[in-house]
Amino acid sequence: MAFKDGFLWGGAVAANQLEGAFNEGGKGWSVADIATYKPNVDVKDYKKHVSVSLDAIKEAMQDTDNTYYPKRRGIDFYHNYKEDLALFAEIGFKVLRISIAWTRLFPTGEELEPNKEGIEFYRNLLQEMKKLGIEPLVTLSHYEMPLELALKYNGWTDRRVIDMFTRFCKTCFEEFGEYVKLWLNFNEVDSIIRHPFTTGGLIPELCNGEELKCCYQALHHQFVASAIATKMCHEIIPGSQIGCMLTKLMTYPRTCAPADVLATQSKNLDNHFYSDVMVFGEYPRLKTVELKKLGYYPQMEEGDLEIIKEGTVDFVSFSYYMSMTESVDPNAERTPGNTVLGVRNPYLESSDWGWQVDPVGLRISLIELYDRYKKPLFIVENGIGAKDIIGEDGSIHDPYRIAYFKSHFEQMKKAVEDGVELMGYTSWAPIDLISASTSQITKRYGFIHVDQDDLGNGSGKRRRKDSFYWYQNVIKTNGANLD
Ligand code: BGP
Repeated sequence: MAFKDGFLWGGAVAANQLEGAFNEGGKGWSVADIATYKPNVDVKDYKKHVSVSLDAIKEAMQDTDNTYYPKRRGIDFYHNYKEDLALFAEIGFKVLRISIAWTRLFPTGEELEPNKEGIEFYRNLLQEMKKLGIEPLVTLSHYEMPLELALKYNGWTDRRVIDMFTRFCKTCFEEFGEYVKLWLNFNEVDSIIRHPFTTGGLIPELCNGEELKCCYQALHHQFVASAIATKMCHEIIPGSQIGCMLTKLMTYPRTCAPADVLATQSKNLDNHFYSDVMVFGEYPRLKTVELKKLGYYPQMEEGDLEIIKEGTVDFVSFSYYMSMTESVDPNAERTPGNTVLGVRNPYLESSDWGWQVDPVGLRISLIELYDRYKKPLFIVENGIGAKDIIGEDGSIHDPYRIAYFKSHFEQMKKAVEDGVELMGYTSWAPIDLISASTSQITKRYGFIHVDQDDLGNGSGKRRRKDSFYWYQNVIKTNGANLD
């Protein structure tokens, strides 16, 4: 048997992409609530999808018509969570990765006491999960920082945000520690460089023309906050474990020309920088030299490096969707991936959104990360966005999704057989929800279909796709039967 008993099979979601009810229960504005669906922008042009300006934020806050702000409505999980959890339980989930919206607990981020209604909502949700035997894996920050902190402090650029965030974390540990033993700090911590506003609340106009410098400063604050939160988590919740979360962007050299290999090495080292800090508790020497050369090395307070050293994570989690190649040839054809543009790999097929499907890349990632960190791993996102068609009888046949998961599970199995220590696997996302990058819902990831279109039309009805039954069988047999 490849997967150990108790292997945590399940799915992953994020509050801002499925809860909806953005202004109910005392919740404040988050950066996600102003994300617009832009039908006229090429879905592959993620930069235009995540671009932001002060004027755009003001305009969005005054707009009471939610049609073009899909994250405000999500899939209304806030009101339907019991029905949705029952479906996850029917698949056989052992674990569900959720996130806690900071603004449900601290509407502006600056309050000293949490909002009771927010606590109540998550307590009810966690109790329901417990009743169904689904273990929660909770992300503390998943693209949903309070908008007020973005506007007032330029997000994580300001050191004061560390205190506000760790106050939020402390509340989460104290209020929910009874139910939650597994935690994640920052979703795709590396993504702050690719979409600074979504991840860290950074607004380009407030960066004095030095956006990247601000990003590294903000990132440093996140490293410090993460280390403080890790210590706190261990002290408040006995037996708890907290992990970092990385976008695993697997890059191969496009050719064996040494210049391509060198460019690729640099990409991969950069990808690991973020988890290196959180696992080893120090800035890697090569990155330190690079940041100093560029003038991006962050300002630190005395004691920061000690805090980072003492607050290292217990396990390493990551998302994995696709791989890409790198080349120094300026004419090499580029193709989109998860908020990146890489060089096309002629050996791989792509999804409808151009993401290159590479199951072997998952195996390589598992081996690489385990060998590097020697910590248990957790795959907390993996899946394929696709267009689904509902048949006349209401059925949804999604062999492409099953094929994607099957091929990835086969490779995952091989990595485990080779000795990689894997705690669990949560697919992104078990139910259709709003895309992080394009705010579409028609980029569907789920085993469960939601009757809703990109502009919010539809009954919201949930339907089981073929993949629902397939995954149910995978979990039932603990991954032994993938057919
Ligand atoms: C990851 C994010 C998720 C999720 C996923 C799919 O980077 O952590 O929030 O959405 O990517 O991306 P998208 O929704 O843009 O298709």
